[in-house]
Amino acid sequence: MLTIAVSKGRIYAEALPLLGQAGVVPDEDPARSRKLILSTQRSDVQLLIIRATDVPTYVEYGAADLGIVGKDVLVEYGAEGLYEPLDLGIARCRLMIARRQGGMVQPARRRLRVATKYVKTAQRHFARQGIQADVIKLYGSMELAPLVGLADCIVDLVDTGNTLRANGLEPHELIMEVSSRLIVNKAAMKMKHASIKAFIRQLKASLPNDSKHSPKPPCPTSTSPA
Ligand code: PRT
Ligand code: MG
Repeated sequence: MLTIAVSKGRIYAEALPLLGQAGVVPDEDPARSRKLILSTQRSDVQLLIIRATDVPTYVEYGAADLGIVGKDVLVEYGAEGLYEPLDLGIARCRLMIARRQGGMVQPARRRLRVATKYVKTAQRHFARQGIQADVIKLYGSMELAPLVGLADCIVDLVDTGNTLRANGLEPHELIMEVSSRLIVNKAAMKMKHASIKAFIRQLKASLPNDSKHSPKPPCPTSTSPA
């Protein structure tokens, strides 16, 4: 049995056609069903429906053999225990620093305050630039923080930019381009080598040509299987 962890919402919606190419068609719609384990038309494949941020955890500990997860989540999680064999090219967006329209007032008497749910990624980014920043962890609605003086800027995902604009914010700097990745548990890659390889091959065949390259190595989580 192959167990694949995926979050519902936008990643699920965009992954569904790719999974379908590998014959993985869920028996139920997770938006309607309350089930967390979905059987599929392939008797040897099941899906776990979990929060996006939990996908690397399930895969690293082997509760799922494979997972589909945003690069944003993967970099923040920092899993050395995972293979990342495919960039699926779906759920694309950018991780950005955003500030109030008209500019970020660099505070004179204190360190820069940054609100985000990507604490480690933000800390790493500002440290690399030699900027001393206090990173404040939030769990949602990051856009509010600069408006009420909680933070000078935010680090968050941007797609159309509509959410920023609606809240009087603007993109300031790109941290990274984000797309969803296929991740694989390292032990499963050995134990279930043939079926996982076949699954990767099927997914790869259904990707548009520009997505078919493996992700570039410099990112901290991308270790490719030997
Ligand atoms: O929503 P929930 O709290 O359950 O979990 P989640 O937010 O982690 O999951 P979900 O489904 O919202 O996002 C899962 C993944 O989708 C992320 O980890 C990204 O890899 C990817 N993704 C792609 C996005 C976006 N695009 C995106 N635009 N995730 C979130 N957004 C949000 C963003 O945070 C901001 O609030 O959309 C808003 C910005 O969109 P624009 O179009 O207004 O710029
Ligand atoms: Mg969300």
